[in-house]
Order: sequence, then structure tokens, then C-alpha cells
Amino acid sequence: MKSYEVNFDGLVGPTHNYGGLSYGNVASQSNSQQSSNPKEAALQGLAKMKALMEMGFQQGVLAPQERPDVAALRRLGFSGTDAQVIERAAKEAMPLLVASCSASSMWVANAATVSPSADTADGRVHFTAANLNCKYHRSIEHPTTSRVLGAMFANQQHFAHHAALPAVAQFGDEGAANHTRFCREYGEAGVEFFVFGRSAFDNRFPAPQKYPARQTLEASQAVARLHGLRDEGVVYAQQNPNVIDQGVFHNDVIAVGNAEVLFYHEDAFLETDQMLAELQSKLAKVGGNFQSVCVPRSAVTVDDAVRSYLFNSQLLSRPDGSMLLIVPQECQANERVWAYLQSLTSSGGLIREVKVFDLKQSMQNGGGPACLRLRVALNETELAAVNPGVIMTPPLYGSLTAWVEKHYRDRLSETDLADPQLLLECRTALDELTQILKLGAVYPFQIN
Ligand code: SUG
Repeated sequence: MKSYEVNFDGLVGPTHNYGGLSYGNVASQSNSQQSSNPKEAALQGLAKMKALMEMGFQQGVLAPQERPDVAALRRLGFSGTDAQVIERAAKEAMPLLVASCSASSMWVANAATVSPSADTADGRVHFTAANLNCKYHRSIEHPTTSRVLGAMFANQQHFAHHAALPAVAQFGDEGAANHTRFCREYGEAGVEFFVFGRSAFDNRFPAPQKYPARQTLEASQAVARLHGLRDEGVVYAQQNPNVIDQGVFHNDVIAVGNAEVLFYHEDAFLETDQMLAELQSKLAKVGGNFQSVCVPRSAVTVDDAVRSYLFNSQLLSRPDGSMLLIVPQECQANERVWAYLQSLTSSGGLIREVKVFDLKQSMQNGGGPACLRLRVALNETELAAVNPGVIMTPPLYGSLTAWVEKHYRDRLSETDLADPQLLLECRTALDELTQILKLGAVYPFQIN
């Protein structure tokens, strides 16, 4: 049976703004308070989805969330009508209003961890929504994420959904941004690679000194248990705490893998040799031939990687077996990174082509091509069981661009977030979106 890696990209929501909310994420911190362009952001994301669809890849779309999150503000003690809740938050606690307006659900690599059916004990595709509990503005995403994923992958014969892990730092879980799967074919058993930043219960593992390590070992282990993965099909590795302190807040900022290949920076991990050997031997047991491409710090520094997002690229398999790398334009702007990419693609290795995309609106908040997509490996039968409304097609692309043009503002600054009109605009837009994507009622304003 045929199998595919389907990329579901997060559609940027109408409140996309630069709130400076993510300590440890260099771009989010340095672009704080700049005015944003939500319309441009959404169109940039849609252009990437369209381009991948036209190149013959399976592409889907994941809906944004309801923002401002009035219910979240109510839980923090703001009361009255929806407009009063927003007005009071703006007057008394602007940072909380900003957090409740973040369009951060666009970075769907953090929405969930996904294990394909070939890896799981019950032969279903398993999803665990990420609790994202390191940052308040992201910790409020998972209830709606679960509803949206449930509406996209509704068939219980093929899909199993798990609620987010307990919402405490000890089980900090950032989803697929710290998870990679290696395999020979997408439909065959593979090796799931979980990268954690620290251990919550075992102080033998070093932790970063400056910035938070968002993912814990214990969270990764819990997800592997929930999904029914075999020990032989799992490898855990620790991120180098020094790179977290240089702004590598997720592993997908310093490494990316696909099929049998891991593309990573020399400084990405601790105990790298041991980790590579384990990946090699476990993949060999399921018939795979693990290969790694290490980018030396002499060619690209960690700082270059953080600024250019070289590793936050999408590594995609082409029908002839070669691979394509989808990178943000910031890679082209960085001389060393661009020179490295030229030499990589001309060296006769597996990675033959690089395609550059303008994702500046998202990049300025620390979200590159890989952050914007959730990978779901599916066989033909499972793909046919996905809600067809969320699979990208030329007509859907047309409807979504028209929808963005109709509903989105082209400029948003902090003061605009206090405008109660923005809430109404967003709800009107999202109500229409659930019809376009055939999701049913998934947003709090639709179900409460
Ligand atoms: O969690 N930025 C996101 C970026 C997530 C990128 N995802 C992956 N690497 N997979 C984060 O730090 C910034 C929001 C703001 O500052 O307005 C933000 O949430």
C-alpha cells in the first residue's frame, strides 16, 4: 500500500502580532512591539502550501485559534461582557491581553506529537496534543488544538487522540518540534527520535543556565508510552544545553530529519556519537540505512543557525529518492549559510536542491518553514479517512486566499489588540473558516 508524509501547515490567524512573549526565542524577543501584517503573514504561509502542493507533495491545512481568548482572560479574573473583559485587561494588565491575542497556534510543529500506525501497538495513528506549558500564551492552545485535530482525524478506527500531558513544567511538552521519525518507507515501522532539553526527575542530566529547556525527558517518555511505541523503535537524546542558551529553544532550530537522513549541527546534541550509533542500529533492525549529515561549526556557527533558521527547514523526499530542502529566505541572506547550502547541493549527496520561501512575518517571531507544519505519515487508507475539507487543493487555496483578503488586517500593533471590534472580526472570520474547512464547531464561541 502507498504511504505518504502529509504536511499540515498552520494557517496564520488574524491577530498575528509581535508580543515579545517567548523568552529564549531570540527573534520573538528582538521584534517585540513591532507592528505586524497578519494578512501578509497568512498569504506567505498559503504560498508555501500551494508551492508544495504544486510540486506534488501531500499538503493539508490546520486552522488557527480563537483570539483574543476571552475565556482565558475570564479565568484570570476579568469579567463583564466580552468587550469589557478586553477593555479591563487592556487597562489593568496589557501583557495578559497580548498573550491572550497571540496567533502562536500557527506554529503547528508544536501542536502535537504524532506516531504513524506502523509504529504503534494498536496499529492506529496516535496524536498527543502538546501542553506547551513553558509559555502562558502557548499553554492555552491545547484544548482547541485537540478539538481541531479531532475534527480533522475523526475516524476512530484509524486515529487515536490523547489529551495533553499534565500541565506542569516537569512534563513540559512542545510536540513534534522535538520529535523526528526515521524510516525506510513512511508506511513501514520506523524509529522515533525524541529530543529533550532537561530531565525533571533526574539531576544527572545537565540543564541550560540562561534560557528554559522547554521539553523534559519525562514528557517524551510519557508520549512514547501513550502511543504504544516499542523500546526498540525509540531513541531519546539530550539537546546540548549550551545551544539552548544561545537561542535554540526547540530541537527543530538545530536539526531536521526525514526518512533515513538526519541533518544536524555539530553542536546540537550531547553524546552525539552514542546517539548516532543507536539510531543506526535501531533503524537497521527495521531494514533502514541511517545516514547523517553533520554541519560543522567551522562552516555555520550556532548563531548563524539561529539567525538563518537553516535547520528549521523541511527536508522532503522526491520520487527519485533524492531530497529537497525548503528554507526561509534568511538562509540566502546569510553568506556562510548560503555558501554551505551551495556546497551541500553540489556535492553529489542526497540533498540535491534548495527552495527558498519568504516567511518573514512568521520568522520575526521565531517560526520558520518547519515550525509551520505538522507532519503526519499516513497510508492510503488512512489518508482517505482524513476529513477531506483540510486537504489542500487548488480550489481550497483559492477560497482561503479570498477569505484572508476579506477578513484580515494588514497592520496590527499593540493598541489594536484592545479594540473589541477585532474580536468580532476574528469570530466572523473563523466561523466562515470552519465552514470552508468543514470542521464543524471547534471554537469556544461556537460551542459555549
Ligand atoms: O513558541 N514564538 C513561538 C515560535 C515557535 C516555533 N516553533 C518551532 N520551533 N517548532 C514560540 O516561541 C512568539 C510570540 C510572540 O512573541 O508574539 C512565539 O510564541
